[in-house]
Amino acid sequence: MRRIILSALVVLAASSAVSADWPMWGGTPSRNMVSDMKGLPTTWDVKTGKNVKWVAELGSQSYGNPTVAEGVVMIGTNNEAMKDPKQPGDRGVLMAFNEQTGEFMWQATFEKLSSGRANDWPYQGIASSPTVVRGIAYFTSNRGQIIAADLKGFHDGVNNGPYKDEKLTGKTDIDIIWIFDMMEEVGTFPHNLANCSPVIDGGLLYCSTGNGQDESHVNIPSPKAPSIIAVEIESGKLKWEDNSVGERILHGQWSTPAVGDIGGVRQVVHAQGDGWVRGYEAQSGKKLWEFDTNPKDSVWPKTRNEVISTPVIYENLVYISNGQDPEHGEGVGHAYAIDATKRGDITQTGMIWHFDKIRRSISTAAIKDGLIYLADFSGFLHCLDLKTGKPYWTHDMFAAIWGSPMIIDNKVYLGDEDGDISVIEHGKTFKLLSEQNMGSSVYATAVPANGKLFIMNRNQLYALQEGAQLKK
Ligand SMILES: [Ca+2]
Ligand SMILES: [Ca+2]
Repeated sequence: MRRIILSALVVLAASSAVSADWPMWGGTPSRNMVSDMKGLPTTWDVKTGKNVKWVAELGSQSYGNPTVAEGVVMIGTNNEAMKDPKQPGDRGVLMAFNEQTGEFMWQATFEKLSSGRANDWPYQGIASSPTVVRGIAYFTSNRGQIIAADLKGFHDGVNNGPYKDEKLTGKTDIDIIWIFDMMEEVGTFPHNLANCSPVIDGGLLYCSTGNGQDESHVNIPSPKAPSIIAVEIESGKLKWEDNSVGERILHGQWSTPAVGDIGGVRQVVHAQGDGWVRGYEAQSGKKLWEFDTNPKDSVWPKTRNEVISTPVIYENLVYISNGQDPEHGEGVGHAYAIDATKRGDITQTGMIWHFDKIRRSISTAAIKDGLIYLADFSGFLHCLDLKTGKPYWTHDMFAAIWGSPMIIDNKVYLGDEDGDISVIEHGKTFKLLSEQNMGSSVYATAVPANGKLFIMNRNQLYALQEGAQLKK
């Protein structure tokens, strides 16, 4: 019953062309990067302030993506824009801003793990996008914890939730509801950074643990720790876990799960550290299928890839691209459409199409009207036929792409490492509508919410709105 109500709400939100939040990475649990919001700017100028409603200063490196819910914008960054002298030094930071004004509301800061860069890379901050459900934000800290936090923080003067041990309870401090420490509770050893953007469905939160190799890039310190866990959102208690990967982790595990109905079964889909994608019955955790995204003769790290992008669930199929840590540079990649109604090892039986012209990719797909957009780390945006995987066009951005294409109304927005945002007409024929520079590298995805477009570069968050003028 609850699921039916939630689905109805999602339909309502999707049909609301102006006032719709963006309460999680991908907007909905299926993670398709699409919105039918109308009236968002297609041109703006961060130098003159044209169509800029507000701008907020972030830390020096920001790898999260904005989440917008219930009047609050949240974003992961580091502590180089220190807001509180009582919380100094290198930390992972989640900042919350007032959606209308950009006013800083509260922050969560987490000291770096004492084990250092093997688990918690210096200055990378928080790279998880929170998921918001009924006034609570759920995200992953740089310390490998899943945190549930009151969206109002201590702004409301109330210490909410069973967790009451907050040391700082000022107006700009985080109000924690519960903490699930993945390193303590399930023994995970995150490689470089735990980054998962959790997804919530039917009272359960699904999260990738980030379990991986140690700094030797040979040893796996916790081969028995799960790749994915399900936690009850009310209690913060573990519901199920799965470790199908074991000793076969190629590197780390940085993909984030998706949830959707596939062939009448509610599934959670997760890409894991051996380069395989797996589907589970969402409530029980029963493994239903698995798919290898690498050719059998491929060799790590030259031709064999991990999966960092997020799977997208669309009309019973799963769409996914593989790739590698940006530190590894460019290389060959693969993208697939997978029939996730099949069971068992579906690498052959479930393959609808395979696109091997894509390069290594860490971007997530955007799908609309029988077209799929896929971006890669070599700087190409590919537009393919959704049914066949045959390309209609390819656009060269001339810089690495970290974020994902976002379809808003009938435009595709995409940023690159040079800080350029391209706005492209949605369709089988390529047409560039505009291009503008954000002043520094864009690692994130453009996010539509409530008539505004949120775009971050590595150290600033811009709220863009048609007709707005930022005073300079
Ligand atoms: Ca509170
Ligand atoms: Ca609390």
